[in-house]
Amino acid sequence: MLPVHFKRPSAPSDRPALLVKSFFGRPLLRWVPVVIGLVVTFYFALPFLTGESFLNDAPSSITHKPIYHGPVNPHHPPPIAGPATVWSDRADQVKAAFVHAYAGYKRHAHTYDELLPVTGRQVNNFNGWGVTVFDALDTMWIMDLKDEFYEALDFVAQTTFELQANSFAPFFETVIRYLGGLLSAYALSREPVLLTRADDLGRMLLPAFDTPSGLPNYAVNTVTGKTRAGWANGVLWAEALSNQMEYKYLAHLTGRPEYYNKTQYIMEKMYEANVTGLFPTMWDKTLGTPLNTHFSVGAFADSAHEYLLKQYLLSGKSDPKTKDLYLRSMTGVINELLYITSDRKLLYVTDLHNDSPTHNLEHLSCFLPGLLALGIHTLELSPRDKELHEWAARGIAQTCWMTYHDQPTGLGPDKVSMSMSSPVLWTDAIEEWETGGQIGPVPGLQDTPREPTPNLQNYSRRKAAYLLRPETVESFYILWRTTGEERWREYGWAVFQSIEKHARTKYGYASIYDVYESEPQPLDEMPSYFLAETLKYLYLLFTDEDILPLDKWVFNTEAHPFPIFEWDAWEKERYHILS
Ligand code: DMJ
Repeated sequence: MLPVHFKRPSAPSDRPALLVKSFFGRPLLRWVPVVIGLVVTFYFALPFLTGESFLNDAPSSITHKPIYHGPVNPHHPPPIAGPATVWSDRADQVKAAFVHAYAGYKRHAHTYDELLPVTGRQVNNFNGWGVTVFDALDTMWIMDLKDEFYEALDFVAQTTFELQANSFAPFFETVIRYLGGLLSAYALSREPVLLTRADDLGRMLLPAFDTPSGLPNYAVNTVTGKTRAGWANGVLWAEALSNQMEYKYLAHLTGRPEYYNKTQYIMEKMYEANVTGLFPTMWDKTLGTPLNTHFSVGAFADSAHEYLLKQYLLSGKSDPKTKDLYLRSMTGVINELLYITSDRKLLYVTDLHNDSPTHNLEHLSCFLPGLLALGIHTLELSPRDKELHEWAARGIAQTCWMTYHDQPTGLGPDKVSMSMSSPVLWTDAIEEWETGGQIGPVPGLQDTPREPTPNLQNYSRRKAAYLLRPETVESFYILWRTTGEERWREYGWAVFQSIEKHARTKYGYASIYDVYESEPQPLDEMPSYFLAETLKYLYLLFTDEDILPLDKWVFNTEAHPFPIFEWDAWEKERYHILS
């Protein structure tokens, strides 16, 4: 374990003096504490005067000094307390919801992973290290809940990330929730203990990468380094490609080449695979090559799409090959996975299984509009790509919204089957609309009225639960920030009100068993991502000030924002970064 010092030491107290001579009428030895006090004060005030961080507080295990991110001010002030607007009031309501959820967790489940919000009990489902605390740290900072933040830091400082010999940490979840949470909270607060813990955890998880292909094992024991395969024979694409942001940022902060090399090796496999369009969901652990012909933006694949674009943005657009893969895979998604229903003309994204579309739409896939909007905002796209990406983003976000808006609860089901009655491939519908003189709205972008009758909705339930997931409001947030259109905020507000109405419990917030019931039963679970993602995106959606500009910060897949950086020349040399 590394030493933990996150509280600044107080100045030394006066000691009894041996009085020999005097200076200004004060015995000389009694000046010693004053001088020490001045030196200590100056030392600790220096970072605030110069904008430098506490480099000397860097954990002893870190071989290179952490790097200060010049242009980004991690100590951003809390949102300006201007005149209360309707939106600032709504942001305050989200903050109050977070306080309720976290207070319930702290009171009834602290040190366990998650709160069971119906019974007020607790559960360990992600290593038993208190995942809710780690996942919620940066939300506390962003919401200016500094008391909660510093109290949580005490707990983080004590965490050892140890496991019994027969327990294994799921690599993907541990990286995106714990490591992502630590890194983001460090970027925002600059509290050294957060980087110490991130470095500890990053190192303890490294054996996961020890496979012939470098694609990570499903789980790892953080003490013995033993690994375990998951239920799948291979490696899920989302699990292979959801650690590059965390490990590259960690390499940048610590100067450790192994962090960069391990994660980048996976990218090399992706480049070598020479996939021309869609990336499959399953990969061979030995060869690092595709293993199936199932294509999706939902489960097994979702965050991999994100990390193609986001790792490129995070490192100051330094590895254009990842951007090329992003654009290639998005072209595949647009050409092959987007369909439109025949009656309501709902645009949706589905899976392709052995060349056949399943016509399922998962809640998980509703992050896609936000990702497309981020790409439009940050990349130089050809005019054709730009309009296709923009139409797709708007149309799919609208459908994701309809799956909420249509229901009596105002909450969206986890998975629906879209109507099989003559769905049309979206690109065909676009072609027909364009060759027919572009009459009427772009297919999939018309205003669709609410349809409360299930038979007429053009989709049917497959998984009727609302699991407090973030993807839909995540997309609303990115669309709001990139288009300035107020309607995305209004949709988000409606979702938040439904959460308050149906998901709030005495202890926290609960998933909902069936969104089609007007008096739905709660499920006894409050996933940590509700505090990390859902409430954070809602808060940012309603906050007028742009606290985390999208050209300065990139959110990992668990909504933990990392500051955009550029590799220094020495890093490029050390990590063999060519561009
Ligand atoms: C989150 O843990 C992450 O967003 C992950 O990438 C997939 N989905 C869950 C929440 O739905």
